[in-house]
Amino acid sequence: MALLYTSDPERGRIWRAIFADEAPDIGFVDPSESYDPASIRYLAAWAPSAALIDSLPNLDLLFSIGAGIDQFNMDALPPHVRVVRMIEPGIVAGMVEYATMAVLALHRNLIDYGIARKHARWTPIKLVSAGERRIGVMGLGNLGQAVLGALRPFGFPLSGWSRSARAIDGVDCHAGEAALPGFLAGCDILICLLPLTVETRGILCRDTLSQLPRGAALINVGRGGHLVEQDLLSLLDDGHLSGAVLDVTEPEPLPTGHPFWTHPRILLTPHVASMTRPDGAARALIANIRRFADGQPMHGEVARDRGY
Ligand code: NDP
Ligand code: OXD
Repeated sequence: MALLYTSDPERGRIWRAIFADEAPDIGFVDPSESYDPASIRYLAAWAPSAALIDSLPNLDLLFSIGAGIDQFNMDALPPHVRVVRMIEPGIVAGMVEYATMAVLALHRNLIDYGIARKHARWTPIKLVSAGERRIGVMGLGNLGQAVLGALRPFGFPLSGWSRSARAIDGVDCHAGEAALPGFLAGCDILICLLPLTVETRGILCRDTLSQLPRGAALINVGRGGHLVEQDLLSLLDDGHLSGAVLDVTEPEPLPTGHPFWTHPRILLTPHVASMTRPDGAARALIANIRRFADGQPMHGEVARDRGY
């Protein structure tokens, strides 16, 4: 019984050492060594090829190296294989830092000051208090809830939107498509922390973004596929939106010459909002393998038919 690891070699060295110390009963192999495909029951990967999946006749579990699983080709996966996304403290900590940084940058007008600085203009903007800046989070899962928890102490009015109804202390929660317009109308800063699914692809489009109040701003830390790029650009250019912080694009890397590279009202980062921490990830995986072996529910198991 072994785990096949097919991601970054440096992280792989850390995982291998943790497996050797803490789970010596679970073999750990990577594609650079020879292994018996029939011995592989667990695969840890970002985007495994159909050929690799086909070569593993006894695969039980596919673990994502990251929190998202939209990069998997589910059609190439036999129906019995269970899919598990990564839940580990490092991902949450990174996302909380990034989202807080992005909210504060927008709240304190860093985009405007960046533009003013290029023109050597010293133009103070009147302060808006946190209590007057409404923040809304799309996606109230592991990461959305952690981000809301970190924003609460600043005093921002908080709201959230998810598929099923949620109750979160201090957060005005909305659920389902019918509640989306009411949610959007109350967001001065909108954070997208949705998974990318058939239902959420293109959800940040002219129709939805124009329901935000005039002057609102967007933070997309979900996936590039959530955003209709042209719609964002035209809403920024006509002044309906005041700025956007984008950590994700489609495709990645963003092609040379793409307008997001130079748009004065876009802050762009190369998909770094959070990163899986190797030690936490290896331990999260071992714990899930143990739960699987004991017939217990695994943390982060994905409902394959739902897509997240
Ligand atoms: P979770 O699965 O824990 O939460 C997903 C949330 O989205 C849930 O609240 C869910 O609703 C909601 N949701 C899903 N589909 C819909 C829909 N159709 N309409 C409304 N709400 C919906 O995910 P995580 O919080 O762990 O991660 C979210 C995403 O963040 C990842 O999928 C990934 O794309 C992105 N990410 C980005 C990173 C980066 O570095 N930029 C790093 C890590 C993750 P419900 O509560 O009803 O289930
Ligand atoms: C992830 C990501 O899904 O890095 O973990 O986006």
